[in-house]
Amino acid sequence: MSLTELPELSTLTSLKRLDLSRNESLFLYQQSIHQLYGLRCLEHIDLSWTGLSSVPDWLFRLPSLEVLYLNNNRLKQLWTTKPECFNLKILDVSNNNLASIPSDIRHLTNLELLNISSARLPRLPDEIGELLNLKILLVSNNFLTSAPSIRSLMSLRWLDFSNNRLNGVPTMIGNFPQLRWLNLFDNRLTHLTHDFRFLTQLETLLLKQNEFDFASPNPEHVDSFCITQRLLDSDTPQEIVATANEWSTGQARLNRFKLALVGDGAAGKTTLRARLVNNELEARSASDEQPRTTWIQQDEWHPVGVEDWSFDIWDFPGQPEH
Ligand SMILES: Nc1nc2c(ncn2[C@@H]2O[C@H](COP(=O)(O)OP(=O)(O)OP(=O)(O)O)[C@@H](O)[C@H]2O)c(=O)[nH]1
Ligand SMILES: [Mg+2]
Repeated sequence: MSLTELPELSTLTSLKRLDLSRNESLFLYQQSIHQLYGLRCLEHIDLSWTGLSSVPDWLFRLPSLEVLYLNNNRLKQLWTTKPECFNLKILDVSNNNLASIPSDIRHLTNLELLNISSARLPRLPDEIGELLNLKILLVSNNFLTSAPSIRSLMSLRWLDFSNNRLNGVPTMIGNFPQLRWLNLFDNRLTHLTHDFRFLTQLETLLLKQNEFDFASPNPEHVDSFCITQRLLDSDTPQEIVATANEWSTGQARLNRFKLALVGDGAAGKTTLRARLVNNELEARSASDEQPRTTWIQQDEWHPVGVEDWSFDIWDFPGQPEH
């Protein structure tokens, strides 16, 4: 069936469930859905795929409304005054042209599922973090460079940040011990955080298409670590959680070290570096003109016979004037 105009519904004042989805031309020309105004008992409304480009505010004040699907339309904004559908549990506004998500979304405190995927949004309001009953938060396919502050959402079970531009994992990710499904696919992550160790219930963890630096798996950030290519390919969240645990307790097997050569001038630091890196063993007499080190010289040393190990050598100047 493909409706092009609304049937007469205004007499159905006790109607609880209304599904007008997939009538793609329904609101293309006639945007007004004012006829539905009298249906005060609606609990479940599906207006997805109907060509809708605006929603009247009264819809967000229906006292019994629990489920509202507005996805795959042409909406540019949601409500203009404070939403008061306090019983709303499911809100899907994905695949629209929304300019932003209003911060007063925080009033919808009973929301359990919020889908804001594919909205081309560069940021989300931190007030999403006040929706303490959220179990499912889907914000994939946006332009997010950072996650909103969601650290208080202890009930989260599904979290989808895939296809965004996140530079770091959401802060305090370890606060979601119930999390079963975490999708961070296709972002700009360079490392993970130790608090992954608390995600013991994870069944699915998607991390591919990020910017992990496997060549130098020891990020500068405290409480961070890089997973290996093998772990990434394994798609086993338990292993990654276990690795996070090893890192946090200092049990992770390190294979990259920093070696700082410090001491008095002419003590032999640069000579030692040359010996290690280039295997130079030439004896020099004290009268040889050996250039003094005037600024930190860095080198990499890969000891023979110890596979995978490498040392970053920092050769410091020892002369007092430097
Ligand atoms: N006899 C002897 N001479 C050494 C030894 N190690 C280094 N030297 C000599 O000591 C001089 C200074 O050595 P460097 O390695 O340049 O000293 P450095 O600690 O790097 O000095 P700065 O760069 O000025 O801080 C050079 O002429 C070396 O050849 C050693 O084990 N025995
Ligand atoms: Mg030197």
